[in-house]
Amino acid sequence: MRKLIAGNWKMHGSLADNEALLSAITAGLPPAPGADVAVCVPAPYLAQVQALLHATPVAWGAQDVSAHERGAYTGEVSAAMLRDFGCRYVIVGHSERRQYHGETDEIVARKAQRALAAGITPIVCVGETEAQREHGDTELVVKRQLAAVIHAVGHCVTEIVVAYEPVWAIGTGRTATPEQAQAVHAVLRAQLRAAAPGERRVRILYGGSMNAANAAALLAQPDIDGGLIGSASLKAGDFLSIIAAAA
Ligand code: 3PY
Repeated sequence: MRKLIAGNWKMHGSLADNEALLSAITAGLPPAPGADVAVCVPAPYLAQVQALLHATPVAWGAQDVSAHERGAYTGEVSAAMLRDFGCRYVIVGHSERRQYHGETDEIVARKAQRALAAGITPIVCVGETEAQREHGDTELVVKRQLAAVIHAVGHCVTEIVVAYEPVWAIGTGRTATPEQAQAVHAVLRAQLRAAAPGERRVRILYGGSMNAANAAALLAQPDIDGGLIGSASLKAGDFLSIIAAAA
């Protein structure tokens, strides 16, 4: 199966920086890259990114979506609005949103539902904190987070992408070893298979300080189907190296 390399720009970028970054990425990509590529950008830049990328192999998406369909929810952006700007993906449940914006498993599950209903693939993030890992709760935590989404979306679970992002490896420069990551991916794979037996393989990305130096070893693991890339997605050379490692 083709791997997916998705950049998570977080709250970075400007009209000028985005244009420079995306033109360097698209210039450096082979015409038919050996992996699927996407960038998930801050919502105000979706129109710019759509204009710059619509004729390229790079897809785009957002970093969050409202759990509501429409209405009096000041500041929220609906899945239908993301669809209007051609988003193929939306990240839901990133640990920064769970941590700083109080997103519960149920809210994340509703966001995934909204995305699917609008024809957008949710990239559902799960991951344990350092304390949870130390207490031996990693499996329990990621399975609980994924179970909420499986429960909400039912048979549509085959349409999602999962990203395992250990919280202790986010923005810290620390990365799970390939073996640590693979062990959790195998747990998630089994859970997905049990939820949708015989269905096609759901992509499980690794996220959390994946970079040009560690990507190849992580992507070589049997259950790692790509990467959700933080700061390394803001440097064209690094992002291109990761894409090459996935091809
Ligand atoms: C990171 O690499 O820090 C991420 O959070 C990717 O989503």
